[in-house]
Amino acid sequence: MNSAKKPTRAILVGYLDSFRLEEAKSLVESADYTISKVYTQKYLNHSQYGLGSGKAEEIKEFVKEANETRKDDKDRKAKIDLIVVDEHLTSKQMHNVSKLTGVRVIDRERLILDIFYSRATTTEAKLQIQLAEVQYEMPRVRENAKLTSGGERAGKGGMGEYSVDVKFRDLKRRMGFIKEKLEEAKSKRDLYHQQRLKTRMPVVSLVGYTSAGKTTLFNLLTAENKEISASLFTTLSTTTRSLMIDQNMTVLLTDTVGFISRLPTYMIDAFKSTLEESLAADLILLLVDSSEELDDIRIKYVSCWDVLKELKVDAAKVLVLLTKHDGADAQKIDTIAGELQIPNSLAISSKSGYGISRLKQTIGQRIRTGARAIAAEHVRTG
Ligand SMILES: Nc1nc2c(ncn2[C@@H]2O[C@H](COP(=O)(O)OP(=O)(O)OP(=O)(O)O)[C@@H](O)[C@H]2O)c(=O)[nH]1
Ligand SMILES: [Mg+2]
Repeated sequence: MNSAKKPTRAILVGYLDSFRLEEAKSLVESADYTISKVYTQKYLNHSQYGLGSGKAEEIKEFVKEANETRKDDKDRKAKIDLIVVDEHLTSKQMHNVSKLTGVRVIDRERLILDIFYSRATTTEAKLQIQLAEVQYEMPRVRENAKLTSGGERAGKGGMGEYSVDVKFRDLKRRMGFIKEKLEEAKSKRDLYHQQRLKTRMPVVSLVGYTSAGKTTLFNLLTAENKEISASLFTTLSTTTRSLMIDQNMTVLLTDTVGFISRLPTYMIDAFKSTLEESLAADLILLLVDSSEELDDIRIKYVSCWDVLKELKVDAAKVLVLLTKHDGADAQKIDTIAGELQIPNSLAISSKSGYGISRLKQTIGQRIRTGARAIAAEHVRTG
């Protein structure tokens, strides 16, 4: 990505809507890009540039001023390297903005892929991102060819119909290869899963919006030291550790990748195998950051359920944890539970330890009740 030491300076073009804008800023910062300037738009679906043409011209002037008129080295540090548009753009729109401004342009999906790339540590996470990337590229191959062929030499330019087919086939082959590798990784995991089942240890998983505090809770409960940060998508792979609930019960606790709103289906698909494993748990703890504004909490909560529903999770297995209680008063916790119509939530804080022993008790109760329900079902059906 950015091999030079100089930070990548980016212009962010986001929505006027404050939730979307703040999230887009966090995403840009999580990719380690420095935001030089922010432009907002009510809509980002204009056909030529995504953003409106007036705004595009404004950005062009800003970039020109920043990149061309300052020649000395010191000022060159202010050079704009990138424009990030917080929406899905077509290749044509990206090409148009880039041609107009002379700067590389990426959209929201590419930005999320960039963050994933810079964070992925395990082979499986890397494969999942490669799969998402191939799926991102595929629909763009033909479009890209059309866009560049105008300026390229015909025939040898590699952009004719023939080479588009070659590139397409290449991506398809790559996708097959990545899927195969992912299957291998999955079957290895399945094996672990079978072994776990043999031990009959119940599995409890932590899910929630990115930065909700999953890993912080995981670390607290299992005395682990996994990376936590205010950046988005700190965790990309799954970790499982045992957790003693009481003298009669030990469970396996799983921490995994977080969710985000407006995530295209192919990206959820790419992480499906990891998520599915977590979601096959006996109990799913859905973390909600209660220290945020109510409107933001609502948007994130709804997005989490969108993903959970997409992955066909049984709602009865979900227990909502209103976390970061240290940053919210009791009244706020009641308001959140009421507004979001969450019947049995628990308020906790991984920072202060509030509600943690009650959480453990509740996990124990829920697992035991679940096991009894399954046993009763067996009696009825069998
Ligand atoms: N005040 C407060 N901050 C918390 C609490 N739990 C987590 N945090 C902070 O929230 C931020 C995100 O925490 P993480 O544990 O990395 O969140 P995550 O859900 O694992 O995030 P991803 O891995 O990015 O999906 C960090 O800055 C934590 O210090 C809490 O109970 N109280
Ligand atoms: Mg995490």
